Amino acid sequence: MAAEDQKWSFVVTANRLPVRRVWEGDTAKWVPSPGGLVSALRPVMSGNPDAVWAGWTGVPGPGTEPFEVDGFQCHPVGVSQGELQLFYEGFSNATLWPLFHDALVPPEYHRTWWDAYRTVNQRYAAAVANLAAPGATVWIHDYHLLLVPGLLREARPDLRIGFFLHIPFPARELYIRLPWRAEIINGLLGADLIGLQTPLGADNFCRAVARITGAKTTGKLIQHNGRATQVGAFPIGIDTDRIASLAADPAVQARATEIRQSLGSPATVLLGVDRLDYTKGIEVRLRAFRELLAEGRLSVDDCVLVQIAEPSRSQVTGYAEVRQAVEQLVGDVNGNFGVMGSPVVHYLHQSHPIEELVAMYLIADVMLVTPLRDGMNLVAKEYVACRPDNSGVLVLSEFTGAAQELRTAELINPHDVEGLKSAMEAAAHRPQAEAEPAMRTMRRLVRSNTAQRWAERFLARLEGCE
Ligand code: GDG
Repeated sequence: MAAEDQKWSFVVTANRLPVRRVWEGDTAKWVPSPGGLVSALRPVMSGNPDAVWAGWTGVPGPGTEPFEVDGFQCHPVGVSQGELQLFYEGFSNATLWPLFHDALVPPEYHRTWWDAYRTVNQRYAAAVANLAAPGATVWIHDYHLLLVPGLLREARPDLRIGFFLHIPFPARELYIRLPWRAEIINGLLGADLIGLQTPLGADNFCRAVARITGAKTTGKLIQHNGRATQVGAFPIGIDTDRIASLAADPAVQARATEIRQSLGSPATVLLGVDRLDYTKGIEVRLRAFRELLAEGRLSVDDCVLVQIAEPSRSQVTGYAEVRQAVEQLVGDVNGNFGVMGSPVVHYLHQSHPIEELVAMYLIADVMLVTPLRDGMNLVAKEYVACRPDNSGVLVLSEFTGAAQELRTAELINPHDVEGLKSAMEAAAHRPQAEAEPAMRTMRRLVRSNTAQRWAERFLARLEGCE
């Protein structure tokens, strides 16, 4: 059968395909993307002759021929350079992303962005409609594709459709600011099952649905237009085995020792690892650190802060500003407290291989995860997976999805700078024996709710939908 005529009984779609392009000299090749979603779906997709993934390659232009990488069947959907600006940088990342993260920067509403968003969502829905076998199961991911469930339901009423939102669903009072609030709710209600990261996200969604459509909701079941949609919390996990085996790898451990030495073998290493995003609360932790040094509650003689800030969305409103603010703070702390040859904050605005991140997790006595809002936050879970001796303290914002599960972390409110300072100070001075029970509890959780388990739970519930 020609590839374009082939039909699949399991179709996944997300903005991006599970691959990225790397160059070897002049030759480009595709390799699997790192990250939780790809690992979560590997067991159900890789090598499965009935499963296909539809999405964008990351290279602007028309869709190209289907291809296979690491057992994943990939079906490219084209996104042009212009659409990238309007659909991706615009509506997805400058309207939906800030609105769904508590409007931490003002969301922008532009009709041209919305038009492009609708057009691109129609293209994804058409691609999936064309790939899906009769009665197939489709799993749609994230805020770039909120209209796809409804568009697909119209074209293919026979399909079983699941949708998972990786970011928070905001409070109803915020959501209803969106000029296209009804179109988006109706788009989502095309799904049989809608998964959110937390019970709060699920509640917020149901409340928005009730207000906008007047639909009847009984618990987490929504009846609308003669159809039923189930809503549930499915907290995502990490590929715990992979992270734990990297943490046990002698080469990674040797690298960890080397990094600690290069930092001057301080008694306490505090670490932050984030995409450089205004939601992640990087400035908040730097300000708290600066005050702790100024007040003599932490000392440059025994403390070092390492902040990895992976470059992200530099073309989108708000990102250049957060970079500038972070870099100014780093400069300020180092200018005031550093000594010749040993800065007190080590700031790297670079992308790192996962091995390098794991080496950093291994040397971090205190992990700082201080977002103002975050759907889950996988970094918190990765850190926990890298602490087999139960050492280390996780300082974790209450406004992350992870805080709903990792209840024994040092939970903080990132808006309360005094509270954050006290938590950081206590974490830096906590004896290992005292820190162990909390870490042990968190490790049990991270081991049991893995990314693979998350996918199984979601798909089992989807299969059970009437
Ligand atoms: C969204 C939601 C939700 C970081 N720097 C580098 C790098 N990373 C990896 C980390 C981690 C991942 O990126 C970041 O995941 P997060 O969950 O922390 O955050 P988002 O990117 O905002 O993800 C979030 C997630 O979706 C899943 O549903 O948890 O709430 O916002 O895995 O290790 N990876 C590499 N180099 C880096 O420099 N290779």
